Amino acid sequence: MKKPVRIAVTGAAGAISSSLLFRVASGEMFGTDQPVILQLIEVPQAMELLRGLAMELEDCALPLLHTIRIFDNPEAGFKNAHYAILIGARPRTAGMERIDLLTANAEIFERQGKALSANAARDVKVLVVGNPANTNALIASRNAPDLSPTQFTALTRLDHNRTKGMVANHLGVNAEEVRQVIIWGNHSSTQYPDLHQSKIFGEALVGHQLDENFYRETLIPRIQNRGSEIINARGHSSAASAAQAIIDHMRDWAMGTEENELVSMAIVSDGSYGIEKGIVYSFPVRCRYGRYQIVNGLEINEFSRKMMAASEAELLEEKASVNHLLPKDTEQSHYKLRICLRSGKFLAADGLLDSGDPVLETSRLL
Ligand code: NAX
Repeated sequence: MKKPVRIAVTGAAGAISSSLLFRVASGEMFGTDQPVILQLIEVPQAMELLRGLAMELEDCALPLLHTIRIFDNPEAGFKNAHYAILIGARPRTAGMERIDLLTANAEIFERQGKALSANAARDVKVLVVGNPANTNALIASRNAPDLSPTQFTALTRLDHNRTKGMVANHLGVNAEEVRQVIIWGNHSSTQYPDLHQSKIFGEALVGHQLDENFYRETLIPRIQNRGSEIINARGHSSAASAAQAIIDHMRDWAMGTEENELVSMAIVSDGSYGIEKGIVYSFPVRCRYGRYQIVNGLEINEFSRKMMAASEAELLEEKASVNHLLPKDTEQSHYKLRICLRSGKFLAADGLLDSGDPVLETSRLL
């Protein structure tokens, strides 16, 4: 049996987490030979609710569930975490402007970034789910001077999975047959679900099995607005499908993507495809050995370029509105991304470091 890994989850008593935790503790994220320690974090007023959930987890007697600990603060909750899933966020309430939402969340993610930097394992992998996810991830990353920006990601896998599911449903095939879909940009209605690289049974999709007009006029807006469609139907945002996407994102990041497949992850832009550096933007990536790498060299047509730019513009605007909260001393590291990580380590051994560059050490001691 392997050594347990520590998984910290914020917003742990909420709807997404309640769908997620039982599956993580059953081995669906990291495999059925990987014991887990759950470090569950909530706001102080939700601790009783969280205690109830922890009792239910305990009552499942799951063989892989090594320990459950509950916390009312991120500093203690992130201690030695190998994985951090940041779900808790301030929801948008009536009368709240977008800028108020960004600012309220900025405070939460500033504190969590600092707490991760000071307390988590040096190779922690961070996934931000709470909205506005991309910009929250940027704020956390910019406030974590002792971690690499490449350790911070935001969730666009739900949009990726939605795209696959809807195309499969439209064509009457299994979702597994729809390969190489891409979500570019923000987890918002400006996201661009790109099917120009997609294949079905190994054949190109757009203009062949999928009518181009239908794709542009009907399918894209439907995917972009799927979140609202679900809220309207069930009175609450996606929970079980978000949990599935979190599992997929973390599993692929840690254990690698399938052969001949790519996935979408929102990561700090390194300037690939002309996307401005220093924002958290969703790209097509492949993962291996605990690292992700942007899939480069894909052909981008004029339509795609326009759609990608619209989402980039929105993210730049979001960033501008929280710019005063982004510490200056982490700016450089976000503009000079060197390379993907292997378990949180710069690849000194690969000779890719200039002398004097900081090297982050891995600590897997529990
Ligand atoms: P819930 O309202 O059910 O749960 C959120 C939980 O977070 C609450 O229990 C609350 O007490 C806790 N919380 C709030 N602030 C906290 C803090 N500072 N530290 C720790 N815990 C805190 O929401 P749920 O449905 O679980 O959704 C959570 C977030 O995910 C929302 O921001 C939502 O918009 C976002 N989503 C993001 C998605 C994505 O693909 N990126 C998709 C699903 C979802 O819409």
